[in-house]
Amino acid sequence: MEKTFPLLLNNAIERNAIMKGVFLLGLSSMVVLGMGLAHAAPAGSAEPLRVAAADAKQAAVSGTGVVEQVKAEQSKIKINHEPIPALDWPSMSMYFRVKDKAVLEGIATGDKVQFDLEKGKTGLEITRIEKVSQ
Ligand SMILES: [Cu+2]
Repeated sequence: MEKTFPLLLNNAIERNAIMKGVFLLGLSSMVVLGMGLAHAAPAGSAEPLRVAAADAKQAAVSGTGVVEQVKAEQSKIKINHEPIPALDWPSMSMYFRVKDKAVLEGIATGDKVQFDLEKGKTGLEITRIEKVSQ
């Protein structure tokens, strides 16, 4: 979120300090609201947004979805997940990093899964995955 401030100061239309404050607050809210949708962006640009989302929501959250790809050697899994209200995320297909490769054991493409997300070093990471009945 800090990154929006210098950018905004450069472009500031309103020089009045009070108005600037109001504008900043408004923009911050829009960024927060936008994060949920924006995290679906291509891999490179999505990472900082996911970190920001994790900052906003510290606690572990759960999601469900269908596994589309397992990249165990890269500690990644692609899941078409259902909406995650706790993060304001709509349903989408996306890659997740797993905290430990071991959580991917026994998980395969096509499995319906329930998973927990927690904030890790690089953003939200899956800490637990379990197959659930279809
Ligand atoms: Cu998502």
